[in-house]
Amino acid sequence: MSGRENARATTPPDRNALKIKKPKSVAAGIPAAKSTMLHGISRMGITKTIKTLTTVNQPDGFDCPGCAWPDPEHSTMFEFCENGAKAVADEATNKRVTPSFFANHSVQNLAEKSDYWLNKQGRLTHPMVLNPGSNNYQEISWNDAFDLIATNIKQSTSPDHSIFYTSGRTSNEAAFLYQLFARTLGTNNMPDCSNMCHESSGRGLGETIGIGKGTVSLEDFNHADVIVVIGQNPGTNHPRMLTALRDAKRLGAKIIHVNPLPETGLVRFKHPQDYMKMSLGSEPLADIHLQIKIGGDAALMHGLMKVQLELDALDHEFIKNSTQGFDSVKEAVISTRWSQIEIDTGLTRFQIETAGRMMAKSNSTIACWAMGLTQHKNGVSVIQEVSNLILMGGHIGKKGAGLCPVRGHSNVQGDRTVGIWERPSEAFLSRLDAACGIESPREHGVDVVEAIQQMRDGGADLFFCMGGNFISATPDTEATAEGLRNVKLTVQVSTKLNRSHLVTGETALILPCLGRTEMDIQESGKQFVTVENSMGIVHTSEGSLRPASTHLRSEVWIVSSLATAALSDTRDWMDLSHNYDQIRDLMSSALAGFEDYNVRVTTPNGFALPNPPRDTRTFDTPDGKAHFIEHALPDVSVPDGNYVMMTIRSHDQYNTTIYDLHDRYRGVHGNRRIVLMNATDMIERGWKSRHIVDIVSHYEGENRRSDGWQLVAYDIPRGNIATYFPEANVLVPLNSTAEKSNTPTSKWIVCSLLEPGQGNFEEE
Ligand SMILES: Nc1nc2c(c(=O)[nH]1)N[C@H]1C(S)=C(S)[C@@H](COP(=O)(O)OP(=O)(O)OC[C@H]3O[C@@H](n4cnc5c(=O)[nH]c(N)nc54)[C@H](O)[C@@H]3O)O[C@H]1N2
Ligand SMILES: Nc1nc2c(c(=O)[nH]1)N[C@H]1C(S)=C(S)[C@@H](COP(=O)(O)OP(=O)(O)OC[C@H]3O[C@@H](n4cnc5c(=O)[nH]c(N)nc54)[C@H](O)[C@@H]3O)O[C@H]1N2
Ligand SMILES: [Mo]
Repeated sequence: MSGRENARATTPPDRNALKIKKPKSVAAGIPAAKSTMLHGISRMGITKTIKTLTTVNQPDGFDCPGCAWPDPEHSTMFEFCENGAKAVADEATNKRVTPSFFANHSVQNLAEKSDYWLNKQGRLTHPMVLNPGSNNYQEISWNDAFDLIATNIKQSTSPDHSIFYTSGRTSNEAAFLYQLFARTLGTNNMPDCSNMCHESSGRGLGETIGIGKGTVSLEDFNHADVIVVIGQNPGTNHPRMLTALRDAKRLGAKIIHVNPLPETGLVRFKHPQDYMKMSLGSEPLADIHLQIKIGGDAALMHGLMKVQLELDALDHEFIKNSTQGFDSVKEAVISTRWSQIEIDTGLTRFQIETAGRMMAKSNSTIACWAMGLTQHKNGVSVIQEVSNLILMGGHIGKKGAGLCPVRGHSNVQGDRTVGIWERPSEAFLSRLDAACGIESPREHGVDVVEAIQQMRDGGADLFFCMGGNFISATPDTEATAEGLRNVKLTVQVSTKLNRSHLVTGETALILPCLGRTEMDIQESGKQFVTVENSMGIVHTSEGSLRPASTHLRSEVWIVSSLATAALSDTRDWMDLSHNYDQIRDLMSSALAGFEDYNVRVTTPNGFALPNPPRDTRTFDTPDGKAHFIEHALPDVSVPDGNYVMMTIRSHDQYNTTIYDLHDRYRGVHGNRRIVLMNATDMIERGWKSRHIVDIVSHYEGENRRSDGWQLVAYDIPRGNIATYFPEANVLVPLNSTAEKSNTPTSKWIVCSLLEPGQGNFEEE
C-alpha cells in the first residue's frame, strides 16, 4: 500500500449544486413524514420499510439505532422519527459490498470517493483482509482472521500495545464481554466515542452529584415548570425529544433555548404522526431563545445565578443539609460583572434577567444539554456551572426537575455502565475480578486522543475497533491517519463501508457484523440483547430482519471468537456466545445494579438502574453531599480577524455517515462543504453567499488548512462560524481538548478565513 490514501472526509465537490433556501420555521410535520417514507422505500423497498418501521422501539422489537432518547410507554404504533427511520433504512439497505466489489475497487480508488458515496454502497458482506503491499481487500475466513489477530497479540511485547475502541451502538452483552476480554488480556486501553462526546458530562457530574449520568426520567418532563435546552439541536439529533417538549409545554412548562443558532426544532414543532390524524397546526416550543456566542455559556450561568441570588430563589434547606461549597460559588458569581457577562455571551442583561426570572419562579427546572457544552476547553467546568445553577434552586431529586445530559449513540451510556472505560473505578474492577476470577490491570488505559498519540509514537501493534469510524470521527484527521498507518494490524468490526477501512495499518481486517435490525441466531436459538437509554432505563432489543449476508456474525460471537483465539485462560468463551442469558448471568454478579438481570430486563419497558440523586436525593460523593464547584470564567477572546468555529451535524447525517447532502431545517441543500457566517461579517469582508474561502485553524502556533469552502449567510452571532463534521475535522487540533475530560474542542476552533490560495499556510 502506498500509505498516502486520502484520509480527509470529502463531499461531492459540486459547488453549483448549492441551493440556499430560507431556514424552516417548523420542524417535523409532513415533510418529515414524507422524507421518512421516501428514504425508507428507496433503500429498503416498500415491504421492508413497513416491516422495520413498525417494529422500531416496540416492546418486542429492536431499539432504534438512531439516538439514546428514551421511549415513552411503547404505546403508539409508530414510535420512530424521521432521523431514526433514516438510521434504520441505512442499516437495512438492500445494497451490498461484496468481495467482488473490493476486487473492482482498489483502496486508492475508494479513497478518492466521497464519504457519502462510500456509505451508499451498502452493507459489508464478508470478512476481508488487506495484506501488506496489496491494493485490494481480499476475502478471508473468519478463522484465519482471528488467527491473524491472535498472532499479532501473542507477538506483541505488552498487552498495552493493543488498543480496543468502541463506538456507542454495541449492546451491553457484547460490550461487557469485550471489556472482560481486554482486561483478561491485561489492558484498560478502551477508548470510546464517549471520549469525544459526553465525557465532560460524566466527569463534571461525577464530581458534583456523585454519578456521571443524568437524573431525570421522561415522566419528569410532564412535571417541569421550566426546561432549559442548552447547546443541543433536538429537531435533528433527538427528534423524539420534541414530543416530550411539546407535551411539557402543553402542560404549562416554559422552554428556554440557549444556542448560537435559532435551531428550527425549538422554534415550532409539528408532530410527524399527527398528520395522519389530519391535524395540520404546528405549535411553538421555545419561549425564549438566548442566541449566545459560542463559548459564552459559563458567563450566562453566572448571569442566571446572579438573578437567582438577587431574587432569593434558593432552596436554603437543601443547600444547608445536602450540599457543600455554596458560599464560594455565591461569591464568585457576585464578583462577576454584568459587563463581562454581556461581552462573553453577546446577550443583554435584560435578556438574561428575563430568563433568570422565569427560572426563579419555577418549582421544578430541568436542564438539558449536548455537544454545545461538552466539546469546549471548559466542557467539564461549564457543566458544573449548570449543575451549580440547578442545585441552587434545589432542582434535583424531585418530580419534574434535574440534570439531563442528552446522550448521542443509542447505547453509549450502557457501554460505559458495563465497563467500556479507560479509567474504571477500583470498585468496578474489584467486583469484576471477584465475579469473573480475573485480575484486571489497575493502570488507566488510553482515551481517544491518547490512543492517537500512542499510535503516532509507534506504540501500538493492534488497533481494534468495535464499530465506529475512527479516522473521520476523531480530531486532526492527518494526525490520526499518521497514527493508524503506524500500527501493525488495524481491525474494523463494521456494518457499512467507511473511511476507516481505507486508512489502515500495515495489515487491515474488516469484520462484518449484524446490525440492530437483524435476527441474531446462535446455538440455543434466537437471541436478544440489552441496551441502556439516556435516562438509565435498561431494556431489550431484538432484530427481526434476515441478515444482510450469511457471513455476518454478531458482535458477541466476534468477541468470543477473538478471546478464544487470543487468550489461554480457562473460560469457555464460545459457550457464552451460544446463549446470551449466560452472559447476563455473569453480568448479574459482576455489575452493581444488575442483580437478577435476566429476569428484570424482560419486564415490559425494562428497568431503571439505581440513581441516588433521582431516587433518594442522596449523593455518592466522598462526603455524601452534592458539591457546588466554583470556576473562574474562561477567556473567550480571540485575536482580531479570527473567528470561532463550531463543527456541527446537518439534518442528513449520522455522525460520520452521510445520508444525503442537505440540511433541510437550515435551508442548505446540495453541498456540505459550507461555512455558516454572519451576514454583517461577510459584508465587512466584501463577501456574498456562495463565495469560496479557505479555512486555516490556529492553535499554539500550529496552523491547519482546509481549502474550498462555500459561504452561506446565516443567523449566527458575529465572529462565529459553523461547518459540518466530519469534513472540518482536519481543522480540529489534536491537543486542543477539554480540561479533565480530554474531549476534543470540536465546538471551539479559532480560525481565519482566506481568499482561495492566499496566505502561507500549506494544506497538508
Ligand atoms: N440524526 C442524527 N441524530 C444524532 C446524531 C447524528 O449525527 N444524526 N448524532 C448522535 C450523537 S453521537 C450525539 S452526541 C448527539 C449530538 O447532538 P447535538 O449536540 O444536538 O449535535 P451537534 O450538531 O453537535 O449540535 C450541537 C448544538 O450545539 C450548539 N452549540 C455549539 N456551540 C455552542 C456553545 O458554545 N454554546 C451553546 N449553548 N450551544 C452551542 C450548536 O449550534 C448545535 O445546535 O446526537 C445523536 N443523534
Ligand atoms: N468535529 C467533530 N467531531 C466529532 C463530533 C463533533 O460534533 N464534531 N462528535 C463526536 C461524537 S459526539 C461522537 S459520538 C463521535 C462518533 O464516532 P463513531 O461512533 O466512531 O462514528 P460513527 O460515525 O457513529 O460510526 C459509524 C460507523 O459505525 C459502523 N456501525 C454502525 N452500526 C454498527 C453496529 O451495530 N455495529 C458495529 N460494529 N458497527 C456499526 C458503520 O460501519 C458506520 O460506518 O464523533 C465525534 N467527532
Ligand atoms: Mo456522540
